[in-house]
Amino acid sequence: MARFLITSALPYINGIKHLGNLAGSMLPADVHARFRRLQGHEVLFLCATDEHGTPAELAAAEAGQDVRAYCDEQHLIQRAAGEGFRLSFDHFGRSSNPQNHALTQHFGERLEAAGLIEERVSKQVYSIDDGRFLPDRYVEGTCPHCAFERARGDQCDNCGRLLDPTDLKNPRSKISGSTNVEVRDTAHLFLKQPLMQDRIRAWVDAATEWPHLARSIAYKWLDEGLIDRAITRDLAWGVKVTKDGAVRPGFENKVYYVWFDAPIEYIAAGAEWAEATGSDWERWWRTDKGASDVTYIEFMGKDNVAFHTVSFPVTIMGSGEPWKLVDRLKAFNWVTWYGGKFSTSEKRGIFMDQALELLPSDYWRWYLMANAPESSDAAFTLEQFQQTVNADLANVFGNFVNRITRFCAAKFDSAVPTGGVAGDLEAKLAADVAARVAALTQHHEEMEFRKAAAELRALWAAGNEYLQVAAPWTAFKTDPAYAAVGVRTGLNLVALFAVLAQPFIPDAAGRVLDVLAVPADRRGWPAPATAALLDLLPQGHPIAPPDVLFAKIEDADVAAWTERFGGG
Ligand code: B3M
Ligand code: ZN
Repeated sequence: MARFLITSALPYINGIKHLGNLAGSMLPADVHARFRRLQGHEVLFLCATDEHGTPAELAAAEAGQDVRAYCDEQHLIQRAAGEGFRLSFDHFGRSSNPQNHALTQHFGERLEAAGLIEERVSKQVYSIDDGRFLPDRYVEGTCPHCAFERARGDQCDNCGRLLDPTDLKNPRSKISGSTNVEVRDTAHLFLKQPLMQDRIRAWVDAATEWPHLARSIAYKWLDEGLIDRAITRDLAWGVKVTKDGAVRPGFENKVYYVWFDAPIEYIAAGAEWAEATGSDWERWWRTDKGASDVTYIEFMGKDNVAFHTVSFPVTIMGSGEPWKLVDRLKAFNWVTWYGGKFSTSEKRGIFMDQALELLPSDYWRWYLMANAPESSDAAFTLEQFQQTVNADLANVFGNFVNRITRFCAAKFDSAVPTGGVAGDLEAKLAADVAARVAALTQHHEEMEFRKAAAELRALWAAGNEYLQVAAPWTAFKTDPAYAAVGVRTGLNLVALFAVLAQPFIPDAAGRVLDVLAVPADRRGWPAPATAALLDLLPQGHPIAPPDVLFAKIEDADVAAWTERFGGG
């Protein structure tokens, strides 16, 4: 038994996430956490809402709410959506919780003690009418590169270039719209990342288990050369900057930058979990306290890779303390909505809460993982969603389960048949199943979600082919003993398929395991080489057909959803 610490990138607090966000970190992290638990490993799966920074303040202002009240409400909404999608977090925390404040301040002070922090005066846009500095997204103006008139202080949405608020031409306050602004001096803390450049590079060199996408992004940043990075902002909402435990003089109206405190929340979520459950979090996070045998895996979208492979490791390593660093990292491309962006305001795309109004979570989970944006971006289309669900879940898996359980109920008294002798066909099936289970296991271990889904689908199809040839419904009239073998084998396939489907479609898989009354100790991930793969159900054991597992998606549904959510 090994130990796996698994984190998903923390969703921003400003509004419920769309299916693309779900598919690019939280969902695959959940599938992997479930897989590792089924293998019998000890898993700690953490996530949280990322609550600080200008996006939170601006969204709260737009909603006419106090920022804390806004975050309280949105956290509950996101937590409920996560539960609806069966995301099996051991803890879903909040970066605004006291544990993260304490740890962020701790890291800030450690980095300063290590000589990695410098207080420096820099230029910043100040709004005279608002009486405050305007960080990042609080300023809008004309892009100096492409002349786009609504560029944000941190980035131009037109040409994509990263900006500094003082670069903008004709700057104006996003709060009041006032153009009565000027550039003033203000003090900020800078993290001297160049001093850590060699250590980070050596660490990335050694990270041979990272996928190509992650390493190439890390090297791109290292090759360009790390720069001093401002880690504080002129904001009220966030983690206060301290020195020797008290608010740092001159920083009364400043907080840490959101990208400084957010990854620290991975650790703080462990502390929150420990407090809620009376557990020990340091054995997961401190290599001097038992975490050296933990494998730490991070899941994220590709835009987050640099923060996780360079910036956060600078914080961790720079502290000089033995914190756990990421071992394996899985990064995703984008899910698009018909090739374009998801957008709430333009009513393009389906968001997590809406999806659950339409269909149970398994339908979405299956489609999103079978089409995971692994090697490139993946377009979500309702037509492909319909096709995938109907073919894989309704026709292949659902039909298989129904057909064999119903036949058993009708002709074998709803009990796993006894008697009969398995023949060549069953031996061939067993060998095929063993090979496929081995491949499926390997894909899960390598976190290749598309391949894992394809292999599971192929297993289901192999089961259908077997039944087609064994045809117990025909044999029943001429060779009842062989019909018993066919039904018993079919029922065992159903049990195995459900065991193997648990990471992807936990609800449906659990229902099948329940109607087959598969004993709890046989629901774990099977070792591929065992002879018992097709012997999960005791003979004579009572079973019942489940209610319809997956309803087909009709053309009329697709038409109605296209109307509501936009289409291609
Ligand atoms: N909230 C942004 C994102 O989802 C950010 C991730 C933080 S992970 C520490 O893209
Ligand atoms: Zn531009």
